[in-house]
Amino acid sequence: HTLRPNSLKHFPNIEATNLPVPGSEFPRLNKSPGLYPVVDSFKWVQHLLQLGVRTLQLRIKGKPSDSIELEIKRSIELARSYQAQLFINDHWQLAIKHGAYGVHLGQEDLQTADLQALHSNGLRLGISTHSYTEILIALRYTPSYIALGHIFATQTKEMPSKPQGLEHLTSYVSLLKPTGIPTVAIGGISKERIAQVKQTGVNGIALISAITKAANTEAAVIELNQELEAAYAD
Ligand code: 3NM
Repeated sequence: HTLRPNSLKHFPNIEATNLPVPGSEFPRLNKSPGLYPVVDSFKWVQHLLQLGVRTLQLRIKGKPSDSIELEIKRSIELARSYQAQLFINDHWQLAIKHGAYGVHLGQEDLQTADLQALHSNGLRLGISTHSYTEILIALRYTPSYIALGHIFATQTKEMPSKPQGLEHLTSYVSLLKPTGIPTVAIGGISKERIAQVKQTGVNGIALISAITKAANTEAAVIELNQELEAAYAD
């Protein structure tokens, strides 16, 4: 008796490796992510916390490694004092060392990070996905949230895949709803598009350029939050 029906013989391998304790789940978020800015420095984290943002990600790419630990440490400590949900992208060792709220990992880092250590230290885990297959893989880890990207074309990161669009996002959100794992949309989301993204029922909206390229950050955060609150969602 074969586990994979014939019609699925070309279905990609969705075996998840590097699973932490079997059956274990990563801790839940304290609150629904809502507006979820992704920024690349302590200065940005500080500024956004001062503006009332309570879910955010520190995603440092291409900086000298001696400055990274200090940025991460200070960000974690400040976020904690605001009781904010700060996720550290990639640097899971430093996230554990400094007691981060959570870590955000891509599919590749998922294979190499010490998930057992993340789990036993009580860190939350967010996972990036870019397809149905990646969602199935992410589900095996029962993460704290699943990011769905990229929804629209983005200038911020080079993406090997095509934008998913709102239709795929809607399907993925309904697929994931029964699991109770919160969803986060990312990629090309602007103030003008935030309402339609929210209407898919997604729990969080991750943004880079809509925040970091705005002429006035405070006005951008206020307007993005207003758009988010005004939007109808299931
Ligand atoms: N990850 P902006 S899209 C960092 O799909 C990142 O996984 C993506 O930036 C993914 O809001 C993306 O400026 C860039 O489009 C998001």
